[in-house]
Amino acid sequence: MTDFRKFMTIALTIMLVQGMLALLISASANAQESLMAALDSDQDGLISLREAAGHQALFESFNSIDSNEDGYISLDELDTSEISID
Ligand SMILES: [Ca+2]
Ligand SMILES: [Ca+2]
Repeated sequence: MTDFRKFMTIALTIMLVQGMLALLISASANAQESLMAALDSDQDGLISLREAAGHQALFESFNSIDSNEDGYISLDELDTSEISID
C-alpha cells in the first residue's frame, strides 16, 4: 500500500510537471516579445546596448544580432537571433 501511494505521488508529480511544461512551451511562442518587453526599459521598441546589459547572452552577442548596426536591437533582429530567456 505504501509503495502504491508512493507510485501515485510520483505519477501525480510527473503529470503536474508535464502540465507546467506545456504551459511554458505555449508561453514561449512569444519568447522574443517577452524578452523585448523585459529588457526595453524605456519602451521605445528597441533594445539599446545599455538595456541589453541586463541579459548576458544578448549583451555578449549584441553586435552580431544588431544586423543593421544602428546600435539597437529591434524585435525583428531579436526574432532572427536564437537568443532566449534564461
Ligand atoms: Ca529601449
Ligand atoms: Ca538594429
